[in-house]
Amino acid sequence: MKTFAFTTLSSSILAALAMSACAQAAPAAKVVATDAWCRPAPAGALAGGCYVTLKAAADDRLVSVETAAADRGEIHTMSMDGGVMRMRKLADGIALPAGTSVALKPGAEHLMIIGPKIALTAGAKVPLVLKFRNAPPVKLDAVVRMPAMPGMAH
Ligand SMILES: [Cu+2]
Repeated sequence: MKTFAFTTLSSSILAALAMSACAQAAPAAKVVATDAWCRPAPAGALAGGCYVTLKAAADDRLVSVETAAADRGEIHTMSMDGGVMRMRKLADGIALPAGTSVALKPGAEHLMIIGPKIALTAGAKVPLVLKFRNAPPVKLDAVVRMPAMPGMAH
């Protein structure tokens, strides 16, 4: 009888230890965002493109983008379709393999802000909130500037 009581007590201590270990689990691995910028757009433009380089510490996924500077944000890709470049929304977002820099850039994956509420002129700041499957959200300001053209560095 004594042995039985001891066993029961031990297993409840173990259960309590296991639960506290769970509660203290390490925070989700982060995603680092660098070089965020948006392309200038003419007044009255219905949408604007924004770009950023993302590097996840652990396998993750960019799942959405939000902005106070537009009606909504979307994640897009561009591809050739019968000789025409077309954009489409990526419902599943963009995969971010651990330790790999993933550059969103003109002509490829990009962020689209739909219905801009601010003028997308050079120097303007577009606040973005990037949301990931696992990592905590990243808030940043993307600066509006002209795209860097290869061979036109100066
Ligand atoms: Cu787009």
